[in-house]
Amino acid sequence: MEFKRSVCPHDCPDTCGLLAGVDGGRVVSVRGDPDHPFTRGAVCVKVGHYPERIYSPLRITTPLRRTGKKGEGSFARISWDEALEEIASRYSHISKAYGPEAILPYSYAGTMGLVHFHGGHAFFHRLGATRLKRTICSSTVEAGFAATVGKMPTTDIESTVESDLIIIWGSNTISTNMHAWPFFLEARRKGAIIAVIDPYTNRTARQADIHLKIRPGTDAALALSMMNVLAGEGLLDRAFIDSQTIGFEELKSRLPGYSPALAEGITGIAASSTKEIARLYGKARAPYIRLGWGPGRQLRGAMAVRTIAILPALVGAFRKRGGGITRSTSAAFDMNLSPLTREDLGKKGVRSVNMVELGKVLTNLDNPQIMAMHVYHSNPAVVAPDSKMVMKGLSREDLFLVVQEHLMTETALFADLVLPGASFLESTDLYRSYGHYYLQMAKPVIEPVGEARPTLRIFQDLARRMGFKEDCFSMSEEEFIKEMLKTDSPYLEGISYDDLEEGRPIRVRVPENPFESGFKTPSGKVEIYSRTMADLGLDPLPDGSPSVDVEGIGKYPLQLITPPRHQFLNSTFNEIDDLRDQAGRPTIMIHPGDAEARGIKGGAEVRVWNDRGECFLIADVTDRTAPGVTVIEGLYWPRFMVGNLGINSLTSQRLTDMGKSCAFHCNLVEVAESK
Ligand SMILES: Nc1nc2c(c(=O)[nH]1)N[C@H]1C(S)=C(S)[C@@H](COP(=O)(O)OP(=O)(O)OC[C@H]3O[C@@H](n4cnc5c(=O)[nH]c(N)nc54)[C@H](O)[C@@H]3O)O[C@H]1N2
Ligand SMILES: Nc1nc2c(c(=O)[nH]1)N[C@H]1C(S)=C(S)[C@@H](COP(=O)(O)OP(=O)(O)OC[C@H]3O[C@@H](n4cnc5c(=O)[nH]c(N)nc54)[C@H](O)[C@@H]3O)O[C@H]1N2
Ligand SMILES: [Mo]
Repeated sequence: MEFKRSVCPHDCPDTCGLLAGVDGGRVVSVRGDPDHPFTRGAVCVKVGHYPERIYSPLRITTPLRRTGKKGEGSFARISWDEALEEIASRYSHISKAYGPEAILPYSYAGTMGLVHFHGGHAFFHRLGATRLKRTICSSTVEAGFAATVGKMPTTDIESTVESDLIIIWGSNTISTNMHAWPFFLEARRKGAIIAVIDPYTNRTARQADIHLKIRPGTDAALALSMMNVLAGEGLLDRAFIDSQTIGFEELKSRLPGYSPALAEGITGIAASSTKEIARLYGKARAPYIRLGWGPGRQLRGAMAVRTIAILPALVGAFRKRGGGITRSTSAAFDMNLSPLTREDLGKKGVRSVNMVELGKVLTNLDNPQIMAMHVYHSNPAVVAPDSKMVMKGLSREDLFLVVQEHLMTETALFADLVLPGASFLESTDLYRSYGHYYLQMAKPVIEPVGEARPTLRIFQDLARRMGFKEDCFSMSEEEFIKEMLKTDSPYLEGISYDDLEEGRPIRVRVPENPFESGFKTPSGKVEIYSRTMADLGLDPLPDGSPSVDVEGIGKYPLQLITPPRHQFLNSTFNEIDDLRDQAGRPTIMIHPGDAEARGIKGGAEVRVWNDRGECFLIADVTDRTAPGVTVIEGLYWPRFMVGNLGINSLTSQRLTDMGKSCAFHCNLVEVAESK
């Protein structure tokens, strides 16, 4: 057996270096690369099962044409030529009859590899298709953080070994960013305290020293009440505030409304606990925050995130070795993507739609109506909110649906044509990270299974059939990667294609403390007062009003959050029997008091519903969650759920305050035993 280097392509901050064991042309094992400074030899339970995914009985190995009804899953094998000819001819006809905006690409982060992630962009720009705003995940957190700090690299997780207080704020690190955890443990061995701020006792909270069980959607109020204590008890870093922030005087007028006692009524956190965490934060030598995506998946999520991001400024943590805040590291990888994405090929004024609103887009949009959708690197039947409306759209008889996939997913079941996609182990790509500072290139370690093809190649072939002649439709992965390095970004200085081609991770040139030379806001300072927000008609100062599911208020009593499950990655890895066995049946956590009030016994099947839809789960009666709060971990494929109903039947298409993302953790529901 031979071990070949590769890189995990999945949407996860850790972007692991991998070693794939290959025997007789087949992948037989996938391990973490011990030489990768962040992976350090460990692989998650999901990716450790990769050979089962590559050779899954559900793997699509040839192009397929639908033979039965939509959703039924009857397909017949066809050739690539037939499939691509048919798509090219349908797209041409639709463009002529309705205009190219009647065609919609729908893709997200099935692969994070830069070439293939962007592999369809030039094609759809050239075609003049409706543009997709790819907002389903991080755009709220990004916008909120940028309003306070700017769009810039953030604290290197590797540096947190020097911290003495680690606050994990709305991230289930052990499940979703597991390679950060050993760095936090190293800090703990040297005396650091680990605190978790999360509505339920997730795997990470179980291991923490302190857990603040915050009511979902109330992070801004908690952060403000910590500020109230810091200011009231003289724990501020005045020198930093005076020189590096704007708006502190205006902020002060807001703080009296958020005494720990008043905030308790909003956050559900005892005043004494708020005081304790604020004092620890104010007195720590190097306080550090790992900011997760959870606080952003709320209708007022950007406000929450921007308020949390002010805390490190008030105590000067931005300048303390081992302290600071990590949101994302991706701003350090400022690659030249334009030769690949070819924005210039797009026509001016082409409309765009928000991917969160897919249900509405497929069922309500006019002028022109969407007549064809091309899905790749995503599984909207499972991951998009408001499933009932999404399914109504996917079931439309007059919608021509193309799905490029590895596996026969719920979305693929509705396709008119299915195209077999090659996986990362079967293609070349370049990977940046959003959790560490290493760039790495990977080449195929096996031949594609069956007739699978990489995304870029599929779109290039289609482009040629449509008569598109630009260079980008014939360049190779390697050529695009070389173009990507042609940038004047200081972070990428000195990185050559030859270095990357060796396949080892290469560290980008981020200063030890990315905040040392200031902030990327319009003022160059931490903006406690944000003119940008004022210009958008938003409150320019932090505000602690909670996020509520406005569609359910007064009708449904229980809050519902839907965070990731340890064994799946969004809807990926559902196909692996062993992982589903480990994950167990889909459950909803409900507090013993709420269960008792409804006569619900642990282990019973319950119906969970609101105006948007319903689904059926097993009741997990537990004080891991708080009164009034229910938790469903993870995205099971509907086929593994009662009634074929996934949990996104319960979530809303309503958009967040900034970044216009989805409020996946902002739902109101009712629960009852179903029989
Ligand atoms: N195993 C596994 N790993 C993954 C993923 C997966 O599905 N499974 N998904 C990947 C992707 S795409 C992403 S974006 C990341 C996401 O990684 P995370 O940031 O860990 O995921 P989130 O869904 O944002 O939820 C994080 C935590 O926020 C909590 N939370 C919910 N609402 C609130 C709130 O209002 N306030 C606070 N303070 N906390 C709240 C949830 O209970 C959860 O524990 O993980 C990646 N890694
Ligand atoms: N209720 C609820 N819903 C959520 C979330 C939540 O926390 N709660 N999380 C949200 C988040 S954070 C995100 S990022 C989105 C993620 O939503 P998606 O990006 O749709 O993520 P996945 O479910 O992983 O689906 C990716 C699909 O792409 C396919 N794929 C992977 N690589 C390739 C490739 O190279 N070629 C081709 N052709 N196909 C490929 C995989 O087989 C898989 O079916 O889901 C969101 N949905
Ligand atoms: Mo995500």
